[in-house]
Formats: sequence, structure tokens, C-alpha cells
Amino acid sequence: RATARRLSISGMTCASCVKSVQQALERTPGVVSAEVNFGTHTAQVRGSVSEDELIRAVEAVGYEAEPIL
Ligand code: 9UX
Repeated sequence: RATARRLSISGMTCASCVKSVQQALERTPGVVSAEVNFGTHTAQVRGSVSEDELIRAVEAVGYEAEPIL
């Protein structure tokens, strides 16, 4: 089942950081779409994927993520 999840991302200090995080989320299996907002340091991700997998994907490219509940 596809769901929408929101994450708070820390460590992004320029637009290239945003692109890196967005691409990391987009290539995570099960993700249908990912949008990362630099201004609010948040990501919205849709797809059939667990919160933990999304957090690991963000951490693997050097940033931190926590769920927004
Ligand atoms: Mo920009 Mo982000 O020069 O780690 S890519 S700071």
C-alpha cells in the first residue's frame, strides 16, 4: 500500500545537498515520488517503503533524517 511520509532532514546547507537527498530517496526501492524542500528542511515521500528504509537512505548519503509524525 502506498503511503505519504514526511521527514525532517538535517545537514542540508546548499541546493546540491537537497538534490543529493532527493535522488537518494527517489532511488530507494518502493518510492514513487520524493520532494525535498530546502526552506523547511523536510521531505515528502510517497510509495510503499518503510520509514526506516527512508532514514537509512538519507543517512547513506551523509545527512540525518527523522520522521515527522
Ligand atoms: Mo553544497 Mo551540501 O556545496 O553537503 S552539497 S553544502
